[in-house]
Amino acid sequence: MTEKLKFPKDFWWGAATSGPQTEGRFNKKHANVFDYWYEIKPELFHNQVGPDTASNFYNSYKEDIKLMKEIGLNSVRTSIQWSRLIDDLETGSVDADALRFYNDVIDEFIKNGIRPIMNLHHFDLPVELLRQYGGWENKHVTDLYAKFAKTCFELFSDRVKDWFTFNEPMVIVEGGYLYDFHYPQIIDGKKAVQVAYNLQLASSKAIAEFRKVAAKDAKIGIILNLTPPYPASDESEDLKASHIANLWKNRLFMDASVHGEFPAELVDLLTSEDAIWTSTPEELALIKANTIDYLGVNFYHPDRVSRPEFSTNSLAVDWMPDKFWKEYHMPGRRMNHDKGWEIYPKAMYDIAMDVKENYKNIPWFVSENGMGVSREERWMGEDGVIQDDYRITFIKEHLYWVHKGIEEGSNCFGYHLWTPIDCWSWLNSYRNRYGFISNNIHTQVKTIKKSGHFIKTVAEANALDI
Ligand code: BGP
Repeated sequence: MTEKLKFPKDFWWGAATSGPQTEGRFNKKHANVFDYWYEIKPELFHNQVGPDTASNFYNSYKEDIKLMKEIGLNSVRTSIQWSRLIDDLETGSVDADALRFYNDVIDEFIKNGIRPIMNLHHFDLPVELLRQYGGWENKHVTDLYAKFAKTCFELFSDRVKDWFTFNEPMVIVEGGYLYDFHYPQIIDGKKAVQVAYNLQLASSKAIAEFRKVAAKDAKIGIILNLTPPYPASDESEDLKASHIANLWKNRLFMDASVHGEFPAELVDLLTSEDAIWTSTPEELALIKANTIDYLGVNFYHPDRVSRPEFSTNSLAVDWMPDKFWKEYHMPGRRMNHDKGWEIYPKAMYDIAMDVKENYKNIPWFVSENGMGVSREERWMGEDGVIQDDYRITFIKEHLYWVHKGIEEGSNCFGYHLWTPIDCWSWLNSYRNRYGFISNNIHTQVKTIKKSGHFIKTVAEANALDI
C-alpha cells in the first residue's frame, strides 16, 4: 500500500547549480580561482576538462530554463559570479555584458514561472584578489565582497527575492587551507581558522548591506554543508571527538549566522591551542547584529567520527583542527556510488530537529542533496532517457525524513536536488553526474532523465507517494 506524504503549501521543488559550474568563460573579464587553476594545472582536473564551456549556460540559458520548467521545478538556485559581474574589482563598477546577461537570466526564470534564488559566492573568488591580497586571508577582501553583494542587491532585488551570501564556506576553508582540493592549496591550520572567521565576517557585512538597500520583501541567508558527526561509541573519548568535530564543521558558521555568535566552547578551544582568529569588538558586534532570515542546508553524507588515533602530543609539527577527531567509513553502509559518501537519509531528520531545537526553528530548506554517479551515466553515448531509478529512490528516502521532520514541527520550506542539468564540478569536472537532465558535453544535447519526469509528478502533486 502506498502512502501519500503531503508537503507544506508553496513548498520549493527545485534544483541547485552555480554560475562557475554552468556558464562557461564566455565574455568573462576576470578569472575566478578555478578558471585560473585550470589554466596552470589542467592535469589536476578529471579528464583535463575545465570550466571553459561548462554546460554552456551563458549561451543556452533560454533552452536550459525551458527544460527546468518542463520538469516542473518551481524554484532554481544559481549564482552571480563576482568575476563576471564586476568590471573593476576595486571600485566595483559593473560590466555591461554581464549586467545584460544576469538581467536576462532572471527575467527568463520568472517568465517560466521559476523562482530565481541567487547565491553570491560559490567557491569562485576572482583570482586577482588572491594574488593581490591573499584572498580570504585578508579582511580587505571582505569589504570588496560586501561591495559586490550590495551592487547585486541594488541591481536585482526588485525581482530576486531570495539571496544567499555563500555556498559552503567550510569547503573553502577545507579545500583551500587544510586538505588541498581547492586553490590556493595551502595547508595551514591557523590560516584556515582566520579564513573561516573572515568568511563569516564577509557574510555578515553583505547582510548589513542587504538590510540597507535590498527591496523590503527580499530575504537573505547562508548555505551550509551540514555533516552531522555520529560518534563511534558512547565512550567519552568518542563523544568528545564528535562534539569537537561538530563545533568546527557545523556550529562555527551555524551559530554565527543564526545566533550572531561563535560557539564559546570553540573560541576557548582555539584560544587554548593558540590558534584563535584575529577579531575586533566592532566586527563581532557587526556579526551579532546581522544574522540570517533563513538557512540553506546542503546534505550529502554523515560523518562517522571517533577519537583521534594518536595522543595529541605526538601529532605533527603543524597545528590542524582535526587533531581532535578521526573520520572513518562504517562497514556495511550503502555508499553513494563512486563518491565514497555514505548514504544515510535519516540524517535529514536529525538536521531538521537540530535546527528546530537549537537554532530558533529558523526557516530552512534543503539547498543541495544528490547522488553523484559516474559509471552508469557516462558523458558519451547518451541517446536515450537515463533510467536513474537509484536517484529516484535516493530522493524518496531523503524526502521521507525531511517530511518526518516537518511533521514534528521543523520549519522546512523546500527541497532542491543538486543539480537541474549535469554540470561541471571543480576537480571532478564531469566525473559525477547529479542532474535531473543529462548533458552530453561534446554536443551539448540535454535530455530529461527518468528522475526529471519523477520530480514533475511530485512537484505537481506537492506530495510524495511512498
Ligand atoms: C557540493 C557543491 C557543488 C557540487 C557538489 C558535487 O559540495 O556545492 O558545487 O560540486 O558538491 O560535487 P562533485 O561533483 O565534486 O561530486
